[in-house]
Amino acid sequence: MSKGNLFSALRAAFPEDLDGIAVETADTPTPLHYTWRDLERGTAMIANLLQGLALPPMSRIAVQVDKSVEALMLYLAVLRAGHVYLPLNNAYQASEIEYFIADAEPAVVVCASRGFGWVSTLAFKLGTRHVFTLDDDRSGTLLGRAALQPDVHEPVHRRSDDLAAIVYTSGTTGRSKGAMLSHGNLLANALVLKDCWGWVPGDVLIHALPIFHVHGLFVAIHGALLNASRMIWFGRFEPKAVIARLPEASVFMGVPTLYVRMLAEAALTREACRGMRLFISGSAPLLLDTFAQWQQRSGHTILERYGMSETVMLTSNPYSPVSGRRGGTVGFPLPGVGLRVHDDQDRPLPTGEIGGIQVRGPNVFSGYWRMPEKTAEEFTEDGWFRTGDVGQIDAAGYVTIVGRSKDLVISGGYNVYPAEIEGYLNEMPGVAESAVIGVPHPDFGEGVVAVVVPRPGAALDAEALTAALKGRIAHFKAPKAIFIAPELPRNAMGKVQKNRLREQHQALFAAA
Ligand code: MCA
Ligand code: AMP
Repeated sequence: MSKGNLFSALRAAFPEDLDGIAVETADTPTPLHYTWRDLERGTAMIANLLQGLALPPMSRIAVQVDKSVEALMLYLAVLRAGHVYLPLNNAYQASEIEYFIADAEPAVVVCASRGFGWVSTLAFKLGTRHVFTLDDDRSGTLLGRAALQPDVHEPVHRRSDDLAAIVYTSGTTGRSKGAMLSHGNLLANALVLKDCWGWVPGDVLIHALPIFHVHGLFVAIHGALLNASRMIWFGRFEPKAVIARLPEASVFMGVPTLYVRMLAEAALTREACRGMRLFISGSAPLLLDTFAQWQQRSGHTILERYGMSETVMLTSNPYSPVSGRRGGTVGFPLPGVGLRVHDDQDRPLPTGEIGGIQVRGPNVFSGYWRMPEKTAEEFTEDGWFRTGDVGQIDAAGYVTIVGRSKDLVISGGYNVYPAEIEGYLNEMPGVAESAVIGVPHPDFGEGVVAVVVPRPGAALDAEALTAALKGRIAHFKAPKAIFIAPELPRNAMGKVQKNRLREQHQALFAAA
């Protein structure tokens, strides 16, 4: 076994009895039960298929598919074969996908068969050698080809600092950056979380998050696999269905929107949560009100943690004692993680003062794919990564995130970069300029809003702008409201005052 390969570490944690159930699907037409042996054999066959393609070492394998257990196996097989996994949100459209393929130059692209026409055209044009399909009903050319492969495979040797995945996070200038995560980054974080969150034999995880972002792909999956825990696998989050399965589970991980939606269900009771050990929230701020309501309705105290694509998890509220979990905070830096708060000139701030959060640790990425200058900018001279989050550390050591210096909206756990949306809006006929902001939203935490200024003489229609945007970009990025205005508020320097726009539209969704 290759020690540095993350797959080897996950595989070593499989139970001795490979015939036990590793994953059980919850929302397929009929429930499917995958044993540990199925994971072992399935990943071996896909890894053999990849190896048979004789790709250059560390080839990127870009994947835009619907959630399925086979998609999980594909992720594990890419690690196993020593290549680099590149997950892509399945809501992305052609212009978004074109950027990622051009930037990452994947040797292999795997997509849903409904997108094969446009994805393969783009991919072949940009130099990709192989395009396979994979659907969430166990069909597609990837599995067809993998079925012909041997079901044994020796994990490819990898050092712990070798690249395991590239996770794209949108950039403040609108250009997405690929965060390069190594086998060692991912394993170090997974091992720390296994200890910190008190995983015990017999734990069962409800997995209801997408698997194209860090939360669902790394935090949840590595946690369950390292603990040899069974996963109850939801292709998509549906609050009633998840609540119905809580009595069989012990661990749940979600973004705040998932908790808000479950709280809206009468079925969410203490009785439904009686077997649960731990509810974890992250990816976006959990409102104190949600934290308190959850305590009251379920009898459980949500454990909130904080992380980033570039760093995986950074802080966590304590597992024990439960009374140490403080709503509104993200807890303490994880063991091995350094976290400090500095001012704009990189000078340390005293306890309790608000400033930019900087971090370092074995989980912190090595840099952005093919962007050495951007990477250099984001690290301090002494090697700490600037998160772009603004926060404070109190006297007891609790970290609180109070805002972001990066112009970013987090909607339902998905990041939306205003600069990117403004770029698309500004290209539209009749648009002079635009400003995109996030304002409080009862379901998504923040809702995206755009204010658009027409060119002189142009008549703009908000609905038509929304429709045009939805024709080009992932729908979750499209503003939930667009306002047409004669001008944008600016300060004396000519900079758009987004704060004023935020104040103006503060109550927009609350009122709705
Ligand atoms: C879906 N829609 C959204 C969102 N999701 N709009 C705004 N924000 C969203 N998050 C829109 C769709 O575009 C669609 O619009 C309509 O809502 C219905 O889509 P559907 O797919 O049915 O939505 P849903 O199933 O209700 O999805 C909501 C969701 C989902 C379950 C909350 O957004 C979700 O799974 N979020 C979790 C994201 C996540 O895993 N984040 C972790 C990032 P239309 O009708 O116009 O087409 S990792 C991270 O942040 C760091 C590292 C960390 O710390 O974890
Ligand atoms: P991503 O680029 O998707 O990795 O998103 C990372 C960002 O999500 C962080 O930089 C934070 O701004 C935000 N985030 C993650 N967890 C939390 C949390 N518990 N509270 C507040 N913000 C969070």
